[in-house]
Amino acid sequence: MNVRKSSSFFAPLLRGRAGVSEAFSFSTSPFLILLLFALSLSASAQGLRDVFAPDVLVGVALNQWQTNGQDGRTTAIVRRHFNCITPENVMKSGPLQPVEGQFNFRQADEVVEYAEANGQQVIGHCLVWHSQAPSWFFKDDAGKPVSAEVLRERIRRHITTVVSRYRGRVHGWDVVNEAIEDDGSFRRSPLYNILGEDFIEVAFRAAHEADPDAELYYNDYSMSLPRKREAVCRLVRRLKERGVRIDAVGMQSHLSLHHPDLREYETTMDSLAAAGVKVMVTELDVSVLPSPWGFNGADVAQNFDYQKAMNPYTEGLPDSISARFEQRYLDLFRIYRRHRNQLSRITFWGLSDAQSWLNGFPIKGRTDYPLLWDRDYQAKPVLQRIMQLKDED
Ligand code: 9MR
Repeated sequence: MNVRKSSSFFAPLLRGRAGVSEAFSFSTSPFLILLLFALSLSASAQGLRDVFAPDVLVGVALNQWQTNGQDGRTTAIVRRHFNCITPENVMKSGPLQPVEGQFNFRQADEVVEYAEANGQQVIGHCLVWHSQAPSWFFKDDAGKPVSAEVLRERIRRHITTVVSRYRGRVHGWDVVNEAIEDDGSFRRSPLYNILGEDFIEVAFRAAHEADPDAELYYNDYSMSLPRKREAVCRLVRRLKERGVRIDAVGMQSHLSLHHPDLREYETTMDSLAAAGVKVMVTELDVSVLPSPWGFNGADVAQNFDYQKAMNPYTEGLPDSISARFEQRYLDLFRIYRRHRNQLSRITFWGLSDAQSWLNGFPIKGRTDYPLLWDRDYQAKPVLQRIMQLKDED
């Protein structure tokens, strides 16, 4: 049964008494009607989250303007369609501990309060990442790299302070973000250069000690690349062999109309599940814009033709591109439905196109359309089609 069928069936009743006699006697079978109505509601998706409830969370990343109450349009959508939120930036180590030992929790507190007021779980993003870390984190007073011992203590202190503060209120943490390169080697970040791969275990252990009930995740992009996939699976197995808690791996899923090949994407889900963790889609968006990495021989900053070619849809999306965008999301959500036993969460990296980081990356000032709500916070038609996938079973 789907929403459209059930609402047309009950339309005469909802319109008033004239319709009642045309359908059947309301007075003689109110319980039957209520029962049918309740069944129709429970079978159909009322919001995006119902497409996967109860086993897979469906979430959205929000920025600080959305969680501090200044953006009123967000809340109604969040309450209907999602059951968990990820702060897009305010729980990163830079904003949380800008100066050593001085924590600033105001915006992170706001997120947790907003989530609790609106029936949402919170996903903490992210405890250890080479990027958006405060500049002092890896250096001593003279600007030289700190010793392994000092860095280990800084990681522990940051994690213990942050995770303890939100103990019992954050469902799960991205403990380590983006530690592996696309070729499968460890990223030569200051974390790795000073501590080797041990920094990962140090971080997971500190997070588990600070909140033994919180789920713990490793999170990375380009997870469809075979060498990266294999390296992440090796990391998962090694952590598990060493008795370290890791519940799931996040496939960020910053996708485009062409990349990646969805067969590789599915293979990664199967491989992670076989390594013994749940799979999460943590930062989903689908860019419709051309990629500069596939474009030859122009200076991004100078060349006007290049700029125009790279930002072709400032006046709106042509129908042909909208159709491909829609198909891409339907293909993805059919994959998620098929793999739902392996999945524990699907999170979009932003609510409306107006908010998406892709308008500023990898080229500033473009107009991208990667999400399910447009710049005016109107739902795109594909949202209904995704919700109807529940009826395909
Ligand atoms: O969307 C985030 C953007 O607002 C920040 O400027 C950027 C800073 O690095 O981080 C973006 O989010 C990233 C996420 O934290 C980790 N995975 C990649 C995301 C997009 O860059």
